Amino acid sequence: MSDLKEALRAEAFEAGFAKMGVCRPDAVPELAARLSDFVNAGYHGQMGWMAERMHWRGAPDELWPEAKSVVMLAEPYTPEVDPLEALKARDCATISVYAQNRDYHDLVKKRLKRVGRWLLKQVSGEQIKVFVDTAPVMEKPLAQAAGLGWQGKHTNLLARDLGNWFFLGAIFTTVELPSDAPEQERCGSCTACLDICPTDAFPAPFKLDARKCISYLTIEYKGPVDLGLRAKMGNRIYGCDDCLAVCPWNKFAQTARDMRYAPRPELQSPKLAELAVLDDAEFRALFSGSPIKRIGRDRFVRNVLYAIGNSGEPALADVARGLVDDPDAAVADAAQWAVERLT
Ligand code: B12
Ligand code: SF4
Ligand code: SF4
Repeated sequence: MSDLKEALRAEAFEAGFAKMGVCRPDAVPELAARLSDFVNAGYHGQMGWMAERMHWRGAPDELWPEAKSVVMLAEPYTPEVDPLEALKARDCATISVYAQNRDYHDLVKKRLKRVGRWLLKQVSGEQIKVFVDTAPVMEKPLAQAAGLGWQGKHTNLLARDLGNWFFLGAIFTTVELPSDAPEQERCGSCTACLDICPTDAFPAPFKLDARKCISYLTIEYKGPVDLGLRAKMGNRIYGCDDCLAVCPWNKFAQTARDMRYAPRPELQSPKLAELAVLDDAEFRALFSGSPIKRIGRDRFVRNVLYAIGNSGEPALADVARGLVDDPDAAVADAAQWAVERLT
């Protein structure tokens, strides 16, 4: 089986993944307790799906009892420029690096299926299931158990040979493959990610209160954002990269292999004034094939208006004024807030 595993690794590289590791589905016995600590503290906020399917999330061996191995894969999307630079242009938006082009869910899933199909051809009567993000699978702890890297103090997975700019994907399979040794935590005394967080979203190292995280607020959170937090969002209108961008291990990051992650020029630092006036059809057209499409025009424009309110540019007040009677209550509220901040 170790020959099969090495051949699988070669196939995964061929498909475009940069790293592969294997663990057993029950490799992280502390998972359920850690997840329930997170949910009991309320850190998941409006992400009710996390609490609903907690049992499976905390026990991957019960999600699909026939599975014998979990193959974890990493796909880099490393930016070529410092993502923190875009924060300085206050009349423009900052869109998280991972969302400046194609939706990674589609790209990673296709690659996982290709690798999975290859595996099934080598063995008869076996099965696979592929996961990226949407299933009740906790990908980061499983990836650490499979030796891909470790969960840093910012809670994301990072690796000595990859930095932290990579997506994760999982193939669960009934095939019994030899496990890799788990990776150890190597953050040491560094606290760069904790220190830079604009909203102080880490109650402790290795723990995130998602309710305060700008990624959650811009992508997941419905309704008007708390006043104290929206003022700290700056011009980040979709996701946030600050804690990833400062990690010193990024000096070992690998170039993104798939050009479809390279930023679309019009999404690198788009003008807030142009984004705020997008109607539903224009929003869908601009973000076709992008993960941003998932949040819909209303939440997107709400985020743009917070950025306008934070811009310090009185010239943008008229743009916000044009949206104070928007049919969406959160958009109207954001527009009113922005007008008051700028006049
Ligand atoms: C929900 C979710 C979010 C939420 C919550 C994030 C979070 N940290 O939980 C929000 C919307 C905020 C979010 C944001 C982002 N996300 Co997200 N997200 C997910 C998702 C769907 C589930 C994560 C989860 O289970 N969270 C629940 C908590 C309990 O789990 P946890 O973070 O692993 O928490 C652990 C620690 O707290 C630890 N712990 C507790 N105490 C202690 C003590 C010690 C000593 C130690 C070592 C650990 C420890 O135990 C917990 C369980 O293992 C995953 C995909 C997936 N299915 O896994 C993607 C995923 C984690 N996200 C991803 C990305 C890229 C992001 C962003 C960078 C996007 C962006 N630029 O805006 C940000 C990063 C923000 C951040 N600092 O985490 C990638 C991360 C890839 C990687 N290299 O790690 C994933 C894996 C998606 C993917 N398939 O690639 N995300
Ligand atoms: S993504 Fe941004 S807001 Fe969220 S924890 Fe990291 S630095 Fe803080
Ligand atoms: S910035 Fe420092 S503390 Fe944070 S994940 Fe990277 S090495 Fe760990």
